[in-house]
Amino acid sequence: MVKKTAFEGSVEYWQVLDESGKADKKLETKLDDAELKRMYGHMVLCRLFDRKAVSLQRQGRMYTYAPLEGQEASQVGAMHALAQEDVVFPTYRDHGSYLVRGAPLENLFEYWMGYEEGLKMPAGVNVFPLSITVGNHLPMAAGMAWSMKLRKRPLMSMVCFGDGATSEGDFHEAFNFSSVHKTPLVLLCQNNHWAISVPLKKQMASETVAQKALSYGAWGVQVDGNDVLAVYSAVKEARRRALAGDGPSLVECLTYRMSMHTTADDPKKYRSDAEVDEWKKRDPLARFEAYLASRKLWTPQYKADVEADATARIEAAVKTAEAFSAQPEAMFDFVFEKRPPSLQAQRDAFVKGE
Ligand SMILES: Cc1ncc(C[n+]2csc(CCOP(=O)(O)OP(=O)(O)O)c2C)c(N)n1
Ligand SMILES: [Mg+2]
Repeated sequence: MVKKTAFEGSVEYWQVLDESGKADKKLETKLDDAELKRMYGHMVLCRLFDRKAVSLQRQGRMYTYAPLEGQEASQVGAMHALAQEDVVFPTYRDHGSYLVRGAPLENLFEYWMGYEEGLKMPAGVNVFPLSITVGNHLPMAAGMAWSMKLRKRPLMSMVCFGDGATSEGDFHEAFNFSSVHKTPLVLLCQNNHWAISVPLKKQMASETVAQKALSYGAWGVQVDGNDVLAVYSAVKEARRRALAGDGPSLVECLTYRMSMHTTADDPKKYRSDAEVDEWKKRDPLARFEAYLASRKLWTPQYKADVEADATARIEAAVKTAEAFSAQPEAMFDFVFEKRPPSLQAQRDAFVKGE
């Protein structure tokens, strides 16, 4: 008798733009020119924001910062596939996600300059305060998705995290709960191949992150995370499933952290220049530019104009952030809607200078 396996499954790998920016005609995303240009504008904004932040830190004008360079397509592609009312739970590296959702640039600079107030978002941005703690925002995002289901809202919750976070219990608990209750959660893993100095091979024994979805009875897909159109398509499909009541999905974006873990890290201590050079060839911005040029939407002059516009916005935001006046007593705010008496007493003592 032939022994049947109890379970069979596989995950797909999606790529729309190859490394030279040529589109696979069968998979090419139907986006109009204006939307493609908006995506490009956001990717440029991400990169220039990031470089400015690193520069400010190096000048002693900002504290420790986690650069996103290399991950622009994963963040921008994913956010463009969401509705503005969907809710996003980011990490410390998801500045791009904040920017696409409409977070004021000065808020992000203020936060990284040490002011918690920076994370207080205007209404409608719908992004939770970023999680520095690896993985602990996954159960929160699962709770949000559950509440959306219970309240019958046609919305979804997205949680962004890295490859390292998949080793945390929180990842598995959130995923299991969400698939049992079929909640509209999309798990966006930016697999940038490193968790500080721990390489992917030492992080997990499975071949892909995406296949972990199968053990939760969910849909999982691995995409080229440096291909903004592939990420967009995958998240659109995950969102469609979420709203159709099919439960959570896992989108693994294969990408690379081109820079250091944070400005307190020196990646040369643990990874080779050759590896970084390999990934330079897959730069998400250059690839998208080549695609846009093939559609007659991009010229070097257009790039210069988009960059000039982003730079002006960034410089204005830095000025605003540097003029921000600190309110140290704010450290007692924002956790509780109504301060408990013990915290109130501490705040009173602090204000009196006791
Ligand atoms: C619970 C917890 N453990 C450890 C840390 C220290 N830490 C900060 S970032 C990080 C690596 C996370 O790697 P990954 O999830 O791949 O995200 P990436 O930084 O690559 O974007 C670790 C271990 C932390 N912040 N929280
Ligand atoms: Mg990582």
